[in-house]
Amino acid sequence: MAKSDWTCSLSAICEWESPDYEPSLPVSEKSNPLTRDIDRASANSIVKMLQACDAQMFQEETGSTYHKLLSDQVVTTLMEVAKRVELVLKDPEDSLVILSGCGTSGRLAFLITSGFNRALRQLNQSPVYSYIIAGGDRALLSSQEAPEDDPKLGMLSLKKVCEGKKRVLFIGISCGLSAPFVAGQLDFCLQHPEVYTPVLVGFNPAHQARDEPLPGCTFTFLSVVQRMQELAKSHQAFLINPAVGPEAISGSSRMKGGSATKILLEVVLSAAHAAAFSHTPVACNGILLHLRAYEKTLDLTYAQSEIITDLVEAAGESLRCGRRVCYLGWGSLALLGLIDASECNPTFGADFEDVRGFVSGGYRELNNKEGPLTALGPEFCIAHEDFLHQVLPRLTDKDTVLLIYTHSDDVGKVVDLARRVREKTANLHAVYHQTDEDTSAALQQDEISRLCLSTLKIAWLQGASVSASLLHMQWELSTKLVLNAVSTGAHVLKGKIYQNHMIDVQVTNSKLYRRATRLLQKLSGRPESQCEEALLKTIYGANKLTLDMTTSDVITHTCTAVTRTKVVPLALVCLLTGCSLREAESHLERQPVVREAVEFSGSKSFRPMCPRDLSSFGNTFGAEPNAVGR
Ligand code: F1P
Repeated sequence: MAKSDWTCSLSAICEWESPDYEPSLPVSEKSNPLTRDIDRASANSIVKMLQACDAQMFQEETGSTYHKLLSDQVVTTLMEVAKRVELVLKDPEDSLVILSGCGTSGRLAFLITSGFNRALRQLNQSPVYSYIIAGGDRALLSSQEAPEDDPKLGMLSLKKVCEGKKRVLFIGISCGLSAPFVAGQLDFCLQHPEVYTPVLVGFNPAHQARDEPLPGCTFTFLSVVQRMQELAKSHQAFLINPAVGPEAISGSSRMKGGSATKILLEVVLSAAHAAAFSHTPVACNGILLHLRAYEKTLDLTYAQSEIITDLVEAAGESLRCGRRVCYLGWGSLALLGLIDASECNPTFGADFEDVRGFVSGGYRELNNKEGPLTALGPEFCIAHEDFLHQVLPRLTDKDTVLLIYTHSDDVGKVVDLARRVREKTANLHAVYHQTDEDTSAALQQDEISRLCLSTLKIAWLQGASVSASLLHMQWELSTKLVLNAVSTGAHVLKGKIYQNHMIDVQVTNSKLYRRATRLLQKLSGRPESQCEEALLKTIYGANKLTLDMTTSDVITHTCTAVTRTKVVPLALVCLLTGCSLREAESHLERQPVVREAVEFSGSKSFRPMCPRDLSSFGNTFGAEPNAVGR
């Protein structure tokens, strides 16, 4: 990595592993030392920081307390689970493999099961994979965080999918080992071992699983994990939980958490398919080779960091001036666009119009369980035709459009769409993958490059050792990395991040409620009880809390918070200035930059945290970013 304006030392890479580093937080919630100053970084440095964070996924085990992706223990468990999947593939009657999760984890469950069911159909085998996402199919495209808190809903949705099945391999995904929805499902599996074998995928060590009581339950996520650990000794349950390091934006598990989920589950399912259909028994070497292929995917992708930087700058500029970013994709790469776009609302408080994804073929291509969802509203209109009708007429040069495709898609159609977009905006870019040997669409590709302001072309070697399916999975991961960088980088440039925290976090489920309280503690330096009180006052819009409010449970708080905006910023202004909620609202209305809202109130009680913190506060709430470091 070039060490220009940003230095990435080995100690910074490993700092998070020290027992003294944010000891009360699980890995998935820690802040990454590599991105402490991401809010003041240039686009180029942002991309380099993201590259370094992603590289942590493949960091070797250093004898620390953490197992890593490439650890023997992890590879062995991957092999064991692959063998269980192989058994189902060889005898699929009355059997299922279920992938389930909330938010990004559920979206990736959908992406992965779709891909592997497609592979089965190509082999004339019946599909054995099914997905569950908390909140149902609408959660594939929008944030539905309340159902994540419901263990019973998780259990019931699992029961429903498995009706009449005699053998179920259940793979629950919760990056933070925290989602009650998944805990409920795992508990149900543990109670019915004659049918269910539970597998848990997440990115914290077992002892860091969440230990918060779940309403109406006798178990917590941690107690479920402990029961699974016991059963794992006799191979009746499996835990796949390497640490991949803290996220670039604290807690944003859509990034590395999502990538590592995709990597691990594809490795498992690919090994099982090779064993069941290609006479290649599950073996350590094959698993390691596949993992290394993903590591190379990171290298190949970030080798294009200059063009990724251009994309981040273009998208950041669009968001800064209140315009939009559109992903126009083909095939499963388009699905990664839909996923990335849908995450911008819960992660950055973005409007659905800010970053939108569209897929060629719309719901026909998506092939989700519940079918077309367009009746649910404009944010569920995902076909290219919807883009042509709803968005294209209003496009200007200030909007950024990305075409996302591979050489195996209908490149003629890409040219057609590129021409139409180009009539409205010159701010058109292409992200495409091709194998080094394929030149079939060279002329069309030349035309697309002429129409586009920048072209991120990633060329892949297709030797005998790389199957077409592996190549496709690499393209998907590569696309995910690029789009995560574009949307994260653009929101950082827009000024949505403070240090490496998203302050205006939506307090829409219990995990996010706890995160918001912690953030207030960190930024105000006040005790937890005072921070929670300030948070509740903003959630309930009250200057004095009633007994009803203080005795309600977290779920009631989060259901109320859904209807409120700027909950955490308001609570922070109240905490720092001692002003009333009304006053905080009017300060923030007049001055959306919280630091200035605080100073404007003229409070004597306001004590700056430290000069650097204060200077980066300036770009936290959508104001023009300050010039430092840009
Ligand atoms: C699930 C999840 C995340 C989302 C947000 C809320 O997390 O929906 O995907 O980004 O943080 O929680 P997990 O159960 O996979 O940890």
